[in-house]
Amino acid sequence: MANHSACQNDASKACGSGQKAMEERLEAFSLDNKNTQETTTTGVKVDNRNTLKAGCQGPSLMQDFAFQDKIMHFDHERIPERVVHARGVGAHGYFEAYKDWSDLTAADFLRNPGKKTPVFVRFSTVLGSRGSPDTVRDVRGFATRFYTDEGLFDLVGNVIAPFFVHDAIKFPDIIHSGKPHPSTEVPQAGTAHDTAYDFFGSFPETIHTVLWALSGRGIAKSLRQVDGFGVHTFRLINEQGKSIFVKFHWKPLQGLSNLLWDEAQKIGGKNIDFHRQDLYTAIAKGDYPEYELGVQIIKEEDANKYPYLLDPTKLVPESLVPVTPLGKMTLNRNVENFFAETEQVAFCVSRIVRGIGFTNDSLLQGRLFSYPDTQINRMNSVNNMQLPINRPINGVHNNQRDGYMQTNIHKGDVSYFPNHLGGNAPAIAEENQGGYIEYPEKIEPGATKIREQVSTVDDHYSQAQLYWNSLTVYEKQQTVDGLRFEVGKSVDLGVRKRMIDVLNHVDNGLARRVAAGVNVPLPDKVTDNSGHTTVGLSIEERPHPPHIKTKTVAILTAPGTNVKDAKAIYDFLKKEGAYVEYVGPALGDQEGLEITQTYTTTSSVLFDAVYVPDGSEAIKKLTTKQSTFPYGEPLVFVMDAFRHCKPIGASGAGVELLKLAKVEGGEKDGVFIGEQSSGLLEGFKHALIKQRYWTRMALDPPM
Ligand code: HDE
Repeated sequence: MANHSACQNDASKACGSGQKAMEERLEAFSLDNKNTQETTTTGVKVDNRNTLKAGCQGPSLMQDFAFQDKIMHFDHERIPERVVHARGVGAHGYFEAYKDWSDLTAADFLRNPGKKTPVFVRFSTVLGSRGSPDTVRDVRGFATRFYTDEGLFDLVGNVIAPFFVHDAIKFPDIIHSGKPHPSTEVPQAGTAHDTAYDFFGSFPETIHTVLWALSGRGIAKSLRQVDGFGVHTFRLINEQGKSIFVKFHWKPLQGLSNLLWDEAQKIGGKNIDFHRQDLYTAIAKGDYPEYELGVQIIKEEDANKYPYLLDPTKLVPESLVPVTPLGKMTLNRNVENFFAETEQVAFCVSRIVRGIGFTNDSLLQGRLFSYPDTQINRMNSVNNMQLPINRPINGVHNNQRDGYMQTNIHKGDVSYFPNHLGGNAPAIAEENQGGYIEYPEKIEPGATKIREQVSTVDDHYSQAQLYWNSLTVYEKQQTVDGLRFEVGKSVDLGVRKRMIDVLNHVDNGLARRVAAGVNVPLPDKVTDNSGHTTVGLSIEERPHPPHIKTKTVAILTAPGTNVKDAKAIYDFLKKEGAYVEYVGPALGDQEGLEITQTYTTTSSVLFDAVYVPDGSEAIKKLTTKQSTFPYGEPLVFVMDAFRHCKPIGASGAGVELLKLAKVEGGEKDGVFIGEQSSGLLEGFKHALIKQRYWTRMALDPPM
């Protein structure tokens, strides 16, 4: 039986702190059926293989408590999915500060280098429902909970730096426009439809974020390779009460990457759990993803240099304010139970710890209300914070009582303050006694209550230009292709025209390129592009780590493959930390090679690179149309890898397959050809580090 008592109320007393304590606490709630007998929820042992009936074929009896117990629980197994961010994946880990940041903040988890603060992270897509594919084009959530010794800090961010709208009151509008049409519930999990572009085209403050989502940022390749952003400006407050403004950033130490749209769509069909599996696999194999937490620091006295500081549709360019790394998060443990942990975790922007504070960003202010509110809808109780995944690690003491599913048994008759009967416990925590520090921010003198937006929001286009200008030519092409797809899915000509008009205010070239693909007249120039650029926005320009750990490689084989040649490349890549698989016509042993994927179970979109070893008999089988490969699957495998700019290699007779798949180019184009695989090892490794050979991508002719 699980021991629920140890950490129920005062976890700090019972369990200490740190990741081990967090694990022990969750473990205390875990249940294992090993070596037990079936019971009802009341603990009565039962045989519930058959319902209780009056005779074998007779009517079922109302008194069958075992049946009722089982079915009733089943009937209630689902809770409402999140209204946004329903699809997600979670992992546990820890955070460690690089040094003592007491000069910036009073937050304990940032002041103790070497101290491991447990974290739980949930990545999510926004629009799709719980069972939607991972690789849809969407903004992705990057929500992190720090279980600090001073309470929970939830940094509920996104993988995209700005947000579509600046005022929380517009959130239902933008989400309704992006969700499936209410009439048909079509399309699922994406913005490629009329209502979304009707909203974007009618509300141009969205355009900056739309461009991020339509670039590679909207189709992450791996959740281990995404940036995270707090989006809003927050405050840090130190023990002396001094405050600075900060923007939070997560930067993955695995580098950045994105899918191509064609690839993303194909993966959506081949493996809808692509991102989940990628994260689970890396953690299970001990290749722990790491993300650096950093802040852009803006001194209070410098705030007026950035008039858009509290406008979340804008970012603070890193060329003006670089990111200061504060510490590192490592994700090192998969969840034990998806529902109990990933589904029931209740992130709230309002969960904040001393040393961190909010600002007057009206999007942030609105979120402070929305999250606790929606959690009560999902979990049906204000006591959702008593769930194991939601409990703070340092214990909870207050006079809150009762409510649905109360699991604490509070002692005594005193549930008010002040009280003499209970010795005035729990005592008030003043700011200088570890209490939360309220920053005494000055209010604008003479301010009046008003429903109006601040003027910086009116500038919809300069940061959209900054983003567009900071992309490489290949990233621009991907964005144009994305827009042609999405705007092209809008049936209404007016919607398409308004969207082209918005794009034209960003950049005439961009608008004309998209217009040409969606049957809208090419617009004349209405505005000059400032030409400004900044750093840190391009995915392509972000350096890659100098190793190939976790890179996935398919080795294409058939009976007759030169085993020595295949093993040489397989063993080398595996030793370097890549995840390598032999693909063959059938699973299992094939002349000494262990085939783990077939040409039916997998496809090149699920790999980072493809290699075809020597073996003329095998190549004949792979390239001849026959009952095993009626649609030329091995050739399509290689053609797709070529189209998606991935490294391709072949040795000996394997080169013939590349020729038939019309793979052209040499090493500078990511195509590695030789007599034996052993001569290509280092080159292929470096190609995998580089990831993509964008020069293979077809660019628009000048227009
Ligand atoms: Fe959220 N958002 N949001 N959001 N959001 C939710 O809370 C909301 C916004 C983000 O993995 C909901 O528990 C409003 C920005 C993430 O569990 C809900 C506004 C950012 C997650 C909600 C925003 C986010 C959510 C739905 C406009 C990036 C998933 C379920 C003011 C900084 C957390 C839930 C998880 C989830 C409301 C805008 C990120 C309805 C009203 C900006 C990562 O409360």
